[in-house]
Amino acid sequence: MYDRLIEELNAAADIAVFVHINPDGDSVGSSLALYNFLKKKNKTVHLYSPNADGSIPAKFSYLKNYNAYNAERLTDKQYDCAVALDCGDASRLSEDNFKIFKKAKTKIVIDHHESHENFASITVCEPQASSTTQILYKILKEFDKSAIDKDIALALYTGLVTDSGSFSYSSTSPETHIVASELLAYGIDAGFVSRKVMKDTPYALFNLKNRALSKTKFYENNNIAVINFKNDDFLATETTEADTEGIINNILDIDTVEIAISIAEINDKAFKVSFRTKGKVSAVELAKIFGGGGHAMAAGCRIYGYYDDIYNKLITTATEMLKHA
Ligand SMILES: [Mn+2]
Repeated sequence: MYDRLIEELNAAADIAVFVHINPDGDSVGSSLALYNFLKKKNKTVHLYSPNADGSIPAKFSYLKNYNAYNAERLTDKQYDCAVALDCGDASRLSEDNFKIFKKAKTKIVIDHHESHENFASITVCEPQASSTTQILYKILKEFDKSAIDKDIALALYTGLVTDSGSFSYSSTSPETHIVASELLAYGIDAGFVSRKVMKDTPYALFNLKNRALSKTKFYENNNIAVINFKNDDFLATETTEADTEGIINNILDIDTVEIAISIAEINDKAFKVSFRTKGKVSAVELAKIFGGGGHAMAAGCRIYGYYDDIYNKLITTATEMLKHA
């Protein structure tokens, strides 16, 4: 099924592997799985991080060869083969890395984004796959099943858990569970991966979350929940507005909540507002009223003005939308 891709990889001596910007568990997992596999096949492999210093988030340091990403970019080199993983379009590689990628004799992409835009000579894109590692596992199995070991399985499983939200998103399919089952058979500790990928929270982030959640306000019989992050919250916990990511889900998870709102101070009289809903109310319609955008259940906007004015307008508007839902 993947003959051409495997033939090209097999024929190449010198291979470059790329992950996307803001590397997540799927791109890091797929790149390290492929790296470790190709090393076993006696290939010279260069791993490229999209970050200028060659770094990859520390949370993935439990994966074998986590330190193998190149800090140096070999911009003049022409690789026999370049492989981009989990990248929906060329811009996802980072500008610098794409220059190296496009110079290679054979350009391969393995991806699962619905919106995929072709930028390679060989593309394997399976939008129904919950993760890139789910596809990569099938490729490696066809290539040489005997070369797959526990370290490779662990990297693949990491991508599977990350992108399926621990097998909870709608992308989770029978194949996802079959692949998970085969990978677990290598002796992986599923609880360990779940902790590393889904649960472990840096201390500073925990403190920020704690401060924000303790200020949660409820409206309309607990159907609307609001949290806020002020500048003093960031100062006290040594965090930034970027660390607020995902905290809103904690209030959306309350069973009665239909609309979750997060307000983060980014500057004097400037706020980043996020909306999450469960489907009854459209998050994007709510955001549009304030000049923002997004998706049906996740959207956001920036609002400028006095906090109290903004707050009151948000609650009034959300209440109106809920009443007419
Ligand atoms: Mn992915």
